[in-house]
Amino acid sequence: MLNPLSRRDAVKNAAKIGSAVALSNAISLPFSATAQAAPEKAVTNGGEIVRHSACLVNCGSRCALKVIVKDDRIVRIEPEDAIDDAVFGQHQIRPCLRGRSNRWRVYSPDRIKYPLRRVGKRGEGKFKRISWDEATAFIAAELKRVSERYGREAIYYNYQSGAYYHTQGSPAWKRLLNLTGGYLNYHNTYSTAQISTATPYTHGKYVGSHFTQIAHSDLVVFFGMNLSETRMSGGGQVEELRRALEASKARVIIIDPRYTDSVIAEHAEWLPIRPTTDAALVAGLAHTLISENLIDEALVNHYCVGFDRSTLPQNAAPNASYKDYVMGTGDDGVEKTPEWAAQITGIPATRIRQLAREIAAARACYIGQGWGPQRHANGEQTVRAIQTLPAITGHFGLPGTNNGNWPYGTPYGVPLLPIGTNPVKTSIPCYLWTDAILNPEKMTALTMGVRGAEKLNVGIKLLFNQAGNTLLNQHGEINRTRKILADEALCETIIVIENHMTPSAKYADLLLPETSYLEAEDLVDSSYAAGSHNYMIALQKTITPMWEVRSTYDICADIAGHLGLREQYTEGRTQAQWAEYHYQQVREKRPYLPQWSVAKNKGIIDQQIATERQSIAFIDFREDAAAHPLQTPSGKIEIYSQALADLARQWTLPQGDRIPAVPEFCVVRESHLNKALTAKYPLQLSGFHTKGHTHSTYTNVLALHEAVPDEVWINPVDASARQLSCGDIVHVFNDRGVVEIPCKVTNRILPGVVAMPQGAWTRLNNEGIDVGGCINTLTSHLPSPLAKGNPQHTNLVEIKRA
Ligand SMILES: Nc1nc2c(c(=O)[nH]1)N[C@H]1C(S)=C(S)[C@@H](COP(=O)(O)OP(=O)(O)OC[C@H]3O[C@@H](n4cnc5c(=O)[nH]c(N)nc54)[C@H](O)[C@@H]3O)O[C@H]1N2
Ligand SMILES: Nc1nc2c(c(=O)[nH]1)N[C@H]1C(S)=C(S)[C@@H](COP(=O)(O)OP(=O)(O)OC[C@H]3O[C@@H](n4cnc5c(=O)[nH]c(N)nc54)[C@H](O)[C@@H]3O)O[C@H]1N2
Ligand code: SF4
Ligand SMILES: [Mo]
Repeated sequence: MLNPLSRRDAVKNAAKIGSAVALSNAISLPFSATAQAAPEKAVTNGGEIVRHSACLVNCGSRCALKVIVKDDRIVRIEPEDAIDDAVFGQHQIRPCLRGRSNRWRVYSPDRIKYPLRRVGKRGEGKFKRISWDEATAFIAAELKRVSERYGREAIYYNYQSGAYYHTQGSPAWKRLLNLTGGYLNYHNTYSTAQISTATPYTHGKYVGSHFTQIAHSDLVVFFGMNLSETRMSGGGQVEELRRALEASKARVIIIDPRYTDSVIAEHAEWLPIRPTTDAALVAGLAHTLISENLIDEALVNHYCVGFDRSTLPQNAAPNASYKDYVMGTGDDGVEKTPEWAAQITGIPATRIRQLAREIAAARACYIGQGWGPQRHANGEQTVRAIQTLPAITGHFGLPGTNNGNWPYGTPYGVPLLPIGTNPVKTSIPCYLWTDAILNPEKMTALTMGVRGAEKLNVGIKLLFNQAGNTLLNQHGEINRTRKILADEALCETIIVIENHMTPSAKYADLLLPETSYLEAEDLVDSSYAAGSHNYMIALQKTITPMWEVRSTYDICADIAGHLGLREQYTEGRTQAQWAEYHYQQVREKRPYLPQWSVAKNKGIIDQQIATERQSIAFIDFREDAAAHPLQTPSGKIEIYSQALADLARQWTLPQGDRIPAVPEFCVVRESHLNKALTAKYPLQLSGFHTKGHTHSTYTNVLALHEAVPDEVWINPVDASARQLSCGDIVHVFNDRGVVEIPCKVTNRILPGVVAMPQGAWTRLNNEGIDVGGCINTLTSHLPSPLAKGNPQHTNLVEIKRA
């Protein structure tokens, strides 16, 4: 658990003594900073009340919101007051433009107001109002019918990330489904499928150094990391990064096909790279490092397996090492010179040589990757290659360094509603749910990444989709998904629980309205991207829930009631009582916390900061690799993975897919290197996460659209070849569909590459063109080789004027 230590003091100590050893000796100092938010009180303007809530969307941050209410209407949303702490001094867990726009989400004309039953064809969006009793009785009956007819494996709870509640939402549904007999599980996420699956092979466990370490770095190298847009909270990682850079003045290099907001904000050098080619860049860097004797081979061989032949496992071919791959003595016989890498990546060979020398010469280089580089058809290889770079340059386990990953935050530790145990053990990769509807017989452990069983016994027949839009909008190849969902003989019943009439909601057979965050009561954690900072927030119902919207805790309790299980479901507690119960559990560990009656009106109740040692990935391993082995089979960093070599032999892979044991660069079908396909579709299209919305949440807030329009970025070279000017409406197309969207002609993107924000709501016109501008009309549903994850950034397209 957390050791409440002042970072500023630990940093000072470390700087003075200048070693990791000093950090290990840092003494815990008392640290406690409770938020200033006052209990509910009437404020100045006649009858205005201050209430406290939070933005529970999945951007990785968690901002508290001060909600100003008058006559049960939200009139304004403000940031909570500044907090003082020993690390940052005065700072604010400042919400971004999206959080501040929440009033428009709550009062949106798209709100679903009542329980609805489908009347038209599936997907048509025609519904009739029914009562809550009819709705909950219907679900209870469906649970019974489908389990009797097909078994519990036919029930699926779809991936979702719209609202990270603790006592309603996803844990409430999972608790109900477990209590009534279980459901088909999924593994992976749409966020991190490739990195979370590949990393254990190299590192054993996914960890990374907090950005606060950059206070000790002299060089920072980021691959596709765009914190200025993706981690925007004043209580989150972008704030930590800026403060750390202020302290160290480290030079920053950002490798990305786009000149991102982060390049601007961090005064970085931009190295534009072709999407999917980072592993080739790393091989080119390794070539210079090896040829110019810039690698401490004894050190690398002490900590790593398979860099050179001397540390290869017994079963490996003698020339299977990474060094053999790089120097051309491996199976492909190709030397990975900087010139070779330049052809693939688009980065000049001289710059690749220089970069290798700069990393080797740095005192403390922080190397990290965002999740964009891995959301590709060869993402697992990209991840492992980037992780190899700190390993072979010795920049890991020391102050100011990282291991190549993006760091999760340390959780504060607020419990979730207990979900119980799922009697069904079978699990599918979350990206393959459409295949589990369409071709369950093809879903096996050796072909499609099924876990917990050799194969699926039955397809998905009853699907729950709560606070998610991956039912249509956020999943690959929308036109294919539309057909699968429209066929009622495949998935027989679709239940959607939403705030708004989204593209996914229109495919519901039963559509239920949930409260928005601002109408809900909960006790929540600081989420996963708060960095070294963590805190706990109490949400109040800032207004009376409108129309007939309800909490999913109450909805699930009613469904349990229809099945005679209400008592088992609630254990005699209301949702508010569960929040209080969780608070008492936290308070047992943190006795300094105030009484619940005080805490529940405070908004941000408490905040803590991770210790310096907790912030350095692999610190123990670096100090003593034998005493603190990694969780890989060898206990070391596995540049060569025997486990992957074995798995590649056992699995049946689709033609063209490979799972190499070392981080080789693998060419993907949809890239600039496929000359057959680029003749038809010459542009590489990558998605990105825009500050204008969080996925598809907030996309229907018009004020945000004005501030940050959805446009496809195209380089002037490619635009002039197509006679396009900035603002022209274009068609972006491939064999999977056509998207209509304005273009932004800009030098901020590499020629040959185009980029589009993900999350726009799909909307087809009469000709089948997606005039909503959703990138997933163009993306593929085919998964990546190892994770069977979403390669939604890997696409070839052509663009023409609409
Ligand atoms: N504003 C906002 N914030 C968000 C979200 C949002 O939708 N909006 N979503 C949240 C969620 S759920 C997640 S998972 C994270 C996502 O965080 P990320 O996955 O890191 O975000 P992306 O924008 O997909 O990718 C980051 C960068 O990688 C670049 N990139 C793409 N392909 C490559 C490549 O092959 N090589 C290299 N070097 N760079 C590449 C992109 O251009 C982009 O600038 O963000 C979270 N934060
Ligand atoms: N092409 C492409 N596709 C992508 C990505 C990409 O980079 N490129 N990124 C992927 C990633 S990383 C992710 S995480 C997924 C995200 O995909 P999703 O997890 O589906 O996230 P959202 O699109 O934000 O949809 C969340 C839904 O929850 C609803 N919601 C919000 N609050 C509440 C609430 O309190 N109750 C209920 N019931 N509903 C609520 C919102 O209205 C919204 O419709 O998308 C993935 N799809
Ligand atoms: S979207 Fe993220 S950064 Fe913005 S207010 Fe919500 S939690 Fe904070
Ligand atoms: Mo995500």
